[in-house]
Amino acid sequence: MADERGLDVNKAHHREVERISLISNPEKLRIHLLERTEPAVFDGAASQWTCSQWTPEFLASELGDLRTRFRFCARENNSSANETQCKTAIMETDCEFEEASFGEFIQWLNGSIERSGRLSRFERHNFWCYADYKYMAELFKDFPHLRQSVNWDCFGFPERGGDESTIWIGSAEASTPCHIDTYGCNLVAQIYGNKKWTLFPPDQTSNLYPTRIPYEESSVFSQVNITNPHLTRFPAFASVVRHEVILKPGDVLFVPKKWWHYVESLETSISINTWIELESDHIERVKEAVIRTLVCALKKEEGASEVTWVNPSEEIGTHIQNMGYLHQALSAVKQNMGDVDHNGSDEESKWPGNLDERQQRDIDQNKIVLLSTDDLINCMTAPEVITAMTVQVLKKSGISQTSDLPLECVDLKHWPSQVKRTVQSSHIDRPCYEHKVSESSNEWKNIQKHPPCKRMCIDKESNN
Ligand SMILES: O=C(O)CCC(=O)C(=O)O
Repeated sequence: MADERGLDVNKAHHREVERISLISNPEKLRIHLLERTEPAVFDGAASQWTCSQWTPEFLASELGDLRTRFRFCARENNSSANETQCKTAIMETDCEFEEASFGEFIQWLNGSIERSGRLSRFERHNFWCYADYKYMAELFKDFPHLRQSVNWDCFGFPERGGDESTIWIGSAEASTPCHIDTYGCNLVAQIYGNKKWTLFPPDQTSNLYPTRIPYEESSVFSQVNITNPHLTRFPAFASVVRHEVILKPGDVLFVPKKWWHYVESLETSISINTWIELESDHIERVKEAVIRTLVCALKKEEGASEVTWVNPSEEIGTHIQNMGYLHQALSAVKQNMGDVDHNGSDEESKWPGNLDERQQRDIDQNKIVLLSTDDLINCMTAPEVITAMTVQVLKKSGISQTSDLPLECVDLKHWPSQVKRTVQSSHIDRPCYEHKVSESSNEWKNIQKHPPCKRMCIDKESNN
């Protein structure tokens, strides 16, 4: 439930984001931010930036006929919003897209539908609209003065400006689904209008029901519709701990690594952010490359249309390309560890891409072992991975609640005690399976090959 300011009123689960003043020593602030694990708002820290004067109308007049893609979504109280939208999060795959100029966008915002070109197909009162996630280096390619209006110097990042920033321009209610960015931490400057950020600490992940569908590199989405949660389907969300803040123009929000966030414009809004790389990103890129190969292989094999599982801003390539990403991520880790000589460029840390000359040379010189698909399969099917996955699969299927598990087929050693107990109590008196429980260790032992499970049985003795 929300109060009149739009903030959550369940005090037990609600924290306000700390507001702090900008300190005068940027180098010190940089170090502080790179280590900080709680969000913070720097009150009015961007209010003197040149871009703090920007309005949607100003941008429209500067950009002239420049066209970009806008994202449209049915407002939740719109009768044409379908029922599933209210039950699960509204993802970008639920949205529609249209290209237009910013001038046409302003006309649409102001209700001059007839002058809004192709945007006129979206009824003003039934939709919100978002020009989101626009790299300023691309959108403002021919407008250097706009790119030069942004500088993160006062936070200790003088090397970051408009070329390293992203701009988000939306109508009231335009929102970004709740997600984590797996790379880096984030600084967000609110330029125009008010915007509400709802943040959840990394330890709230299980209350947010993470999913990698729709797939986007580095984005883990929550299945929960944050503003209209389906608590029967997502009961743990009821106890989620949230941090909320309304950003006003000039405020700068710091979002620490792996904090979940759901973001909604309270009125027409412009914001600009920069994602700051962290040391841990090297390993995160390896994880992301592994996830990419897995998700792509399974979804392609399933034959699902890409529009249903690939986030609209993501591009999907071939398996060979995915293996190239994996190799690239691994070589960046190696390089970061100082294992591989290179000529000083940081090209390998860029993403995506395939093998470049230097990477090929590293492979040729045996400095890096390029994984094959078989290697990757062997990593993915390592017993501990399969056990962990089996636990997840059983949980997902609700089987840990039932009494009919083919116990011999799974290694209980690493199972959560609650699942282990359910499994044990459901099998202890079943005569058709030859087994016994060790009283002392509480582990299953002496698993016999029983015909129904013959092919998949594992020898429990060896695990004790
Ligand atoms: O402003 C938004 O709508 C989303 C911003 C976001 O997700 C981010 O900066 O990581």
